[in-house]
Amino acid sequence: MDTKILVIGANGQLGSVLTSELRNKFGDENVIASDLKGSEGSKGKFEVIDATDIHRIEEVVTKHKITQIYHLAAILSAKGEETPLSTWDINMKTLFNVLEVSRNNNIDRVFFPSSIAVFGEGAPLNNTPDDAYLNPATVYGMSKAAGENWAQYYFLRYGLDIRSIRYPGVIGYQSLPGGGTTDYAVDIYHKAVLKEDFDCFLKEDATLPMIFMDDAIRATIELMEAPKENITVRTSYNISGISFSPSEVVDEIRKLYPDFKVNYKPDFRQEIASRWPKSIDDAAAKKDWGWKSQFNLDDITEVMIQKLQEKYR
Ligand code: AKB
Repeated sequence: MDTKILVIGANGQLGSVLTSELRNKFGDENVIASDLKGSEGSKGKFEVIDATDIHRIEEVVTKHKITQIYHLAAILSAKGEETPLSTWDINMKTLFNVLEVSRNNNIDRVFFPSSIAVFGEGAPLNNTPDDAYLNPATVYGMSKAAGENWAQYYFLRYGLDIRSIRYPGVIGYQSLPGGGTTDYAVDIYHKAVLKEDFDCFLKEDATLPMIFMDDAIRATIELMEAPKENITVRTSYNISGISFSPSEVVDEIRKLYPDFKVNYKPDFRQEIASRWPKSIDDAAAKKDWGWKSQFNLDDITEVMIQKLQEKYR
């Protein structure tokens, strides 16, 4: 049977780039993008889906004879703290809907993104291992930790081939993040290129795990293409890219923009960041599906600045 992919949350930071990469790989006609509303300038097949509506997901799955679902819609860590109960409802309801539609329609493969937000007090801060204690302190992190267990449950109980990655902060020039604690690491490049001052909501030494968009997309596709028998982790895989603090990225940017000015104004997001790992051990991803990141901070800064200079020219 031909692969027919549905991306839920296709307008988001990761979703927009992943959708175009999947279209390059599988052909425009085989990848259906979906989100709460259409995005301007998006080409290719698109369906409006509110993923809290199970009937609408099922309708689109049936209409397009979908065989794989990437479920990327979620409210992120910082935004989620504004409305904790509805964040829980939305993140869990949309996941349950995808799990049930997948089980009832014999979907071959499902992707569910988790996050470093699943970790908290009790997990080692450096080189946090795959099987570290999960003690999230945000609603987003709680929904991802619960989601990982539900993913494994659907695999064990129903044989659903659902796969997952715990993303670090994702840095890309193509799209803007929305509502995360790691968002500063994208915004800072935009401000530098626009020659504006940057107000940083984290402390200058708040080191967090990050990953370049190209690496994040490649990891996702490599995991989804790995032979089923290689997948030994059915909760979620740690993946590591690089780790840096705001002051380290500022130093890199100042090599090109020596006058770049940053004001540190830590807010509640610093509290969230302080409980997250500083670096990640991704031993299982390396062993099971050969994961290896390619971009360090130098590479990321070079590409981000070059692409954003083109964008704002
Ligand atoms: C966030 O900051 O909430 C996300 C994440 C690390 O999952 N970027």
